[in-house]
Amino acid sequence: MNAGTPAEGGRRSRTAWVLNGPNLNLLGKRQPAIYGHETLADVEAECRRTGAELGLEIVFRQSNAEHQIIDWIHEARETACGIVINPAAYTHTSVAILDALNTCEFPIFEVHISNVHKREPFRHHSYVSAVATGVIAGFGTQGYPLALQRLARLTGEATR
Ligand code: DHK
Repeated sequence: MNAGTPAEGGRRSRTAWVLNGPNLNLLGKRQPAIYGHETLADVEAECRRTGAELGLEIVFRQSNAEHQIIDWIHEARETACGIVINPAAYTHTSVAILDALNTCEFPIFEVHISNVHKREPFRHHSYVSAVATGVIAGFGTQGYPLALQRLARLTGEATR
């Protein structure tokens, strides 16, 4: 569980987990007309820059395996102040990721680089949106730092 509120004598976590699903390791090479030219390393660097400005530590991960993403969500639920997740194709298929996210008691932000609503109909439904505090789609990779800003606003004592 999260480290507890200051009122409970616990130290509030300031660690945000940024999780990325399948094929996002190929960002920059993969369908650049849709996903842009930035690589996942660029996104990670931007998240770390934004995190440093906001006083958030960043754990940044990508996997092509559903079970790995679920294991990371289980780890995050014990240590994080929130999750920013781009589940990629698992957005549209994974009840298991939804169930894992439902065990978390902190804000969850769903990010899509592309505007999934103007793409194929099978991309219009998201299992993850049922648990997400907020959803960002179509802002390119800028969606990640925007989600971190919102997370910091919702969880930070000074900015409340
Ligand atoms: C990334 C993917 O890989 C797709 O499967 C999703 C998402 C959209 C994105 O826009 O970041 O449908």
